[in-house]
This record gives sequence, structure tokens and C-alpha cells, in this order.
Amino acid sequence: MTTKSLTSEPRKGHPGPVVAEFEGGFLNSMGLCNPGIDAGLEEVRRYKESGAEAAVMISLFADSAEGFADLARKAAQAPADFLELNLSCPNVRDEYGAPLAASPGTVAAILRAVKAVTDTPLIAKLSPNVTDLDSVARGARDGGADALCLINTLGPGLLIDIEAIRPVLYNRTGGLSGPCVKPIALRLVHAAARSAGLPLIGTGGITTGNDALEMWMAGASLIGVGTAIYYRGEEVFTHILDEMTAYLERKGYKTLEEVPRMAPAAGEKGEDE
Ligand code: RRO
Repeated sequence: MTTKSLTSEPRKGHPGPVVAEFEGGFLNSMGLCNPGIDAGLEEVRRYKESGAEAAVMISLFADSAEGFADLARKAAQAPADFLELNLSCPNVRDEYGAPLAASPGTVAAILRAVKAVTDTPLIAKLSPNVTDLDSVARGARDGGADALCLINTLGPGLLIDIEAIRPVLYNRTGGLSGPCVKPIALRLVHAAARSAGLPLIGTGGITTGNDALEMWMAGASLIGVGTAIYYRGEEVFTHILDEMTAYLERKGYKTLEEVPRMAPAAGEKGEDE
């Protein structure tokens, strides 16, 4: 379970509407709404104390290496299984400029700064909205990331209310999630698995067991589900597991690990080639 990205202070986020559905999925511009690091960590503590078994990834957002390191120092006191560094929110450009995940050097420096203050495994959440994701993925690895999470939302995109002739979202634009982003998520996960050589959390448009199997075949070790909760309810996780199990049984595999990964294309470059 991944928390909403936590910032040093509480944030209200953008005024509504902050989400809009369209035929391919959703557009969101939440604007990093969160209770702030202190209240967020308290929630995680209460969740863990309730006996919940799910591993918790505490997601952090800051606008500098020092800012991330400060948050990570605090998070080290909470029962986090992983820390996710969100380097890729697409909806706060007015406040923070281009996402940090646009630059391999910046990504490496942030990872190094955080690695120096915590032993908790680090996940770098990267953006699909860059021209050379492979270099950014290698930057995260070189800085000390233990895993990558791909992809954050795509875009941003725009939806227009044709009656009012204005954007549907208050913040005008927002990141795309849902079924329409799955092919891009699969392509980027498959490429990053080879270029960075790190474990990957694959997410983006995963709605069914067959989607999850595609993500596994692309190279993901863990599979993230977000928007699909809207379509299939909280039972989506059980449904996906049942659908994956039906595939394994039909194909005669005993475990998911037996299911092969998709081969790279002929001549496709591997790690650091
Ligand atoms: O809060 C958001 O607007 C938001 C964030 Br932090 C993010 O990482 N990705 C996204 O689609 N929305």
C-alpha cells in the first residue's frame, strides 16, 4: 500500500473539480493534497498497529535533495517498509517547475542525499513524460535506488466542457491514468527493466489479471493498481488475483515466477550498453 505523497507541511491541493472521467480513463489534478509528514506518519503508525499485514510504502515529495532528506529522516522513525520518492508529480509545475525526474543528474543527487540518511529501501517514482527515461532510470540506480516505480500519470492532458467552453478541471490540465496509459506503461517498464537492471513496480492502467500478467511479462516484480479501484471496487485486488490464477492453471504454471518475461527485441540494448 502506497500513501499519498507527503510534504513537509499539510497541503489542501487544488480546488475542484480535481478529477474527470473520460472514455480512456481519468484526468487528475489533485495538487498534492496531503496531511503533511507528521500527520501522515501518524496514520501509518495507526495502520500498522491495527495489525494490517500489507507492506507500506511511504511516498515523499519535496523540491530539493535536502528537502527529501529531511522528510526521509522523519519517515525513518515510522514503520515504513519502503520509502517512495515521488520525483514526478505532473500537476504542480506552477509552484515547483518541471518535475525533478526530468534530469538524470538531479535524480541521482536526490537518491544519494536520501540514501545517506536512511536504511529503508528506496523506490524512485519516475515520470513517463520525459524524452529519455532510460537515462533517468540509470541516474536513479547510480544514486542508490533499490527499485523504480513506473509510471506516474501521463501528460498532462486537457478536457474541455463544451457547454461552458472551459477546461473541465479547475487547474485546467491533469495527469492521465487508467486503461489508455497501459501500453505506454508496458513499453517503459520493459525498457527500464533492461536499462536500469533494478526491480520494478509496474503501474499504469492495470485493471484485470491479464493486464497484470502483461506487466509481469514486461519485467515488473510488483504491480500497482490505482484507477481500477474506481471501476471494480476494493475487490479489484481479489479479482485480479483470481484472474491471474486462472491463467496460471490454464497454462500449467505452478507459480507466477514460472511465467516467462517477454524477450527483448533483437538488437535491443541492455544495461549500460
Ligand atoms: O496530487 C497530484 O496531483 C498527483 C500527484 Br502528487 C502525482 O504524483 N501524480 C498525479 O497524477 N497526481
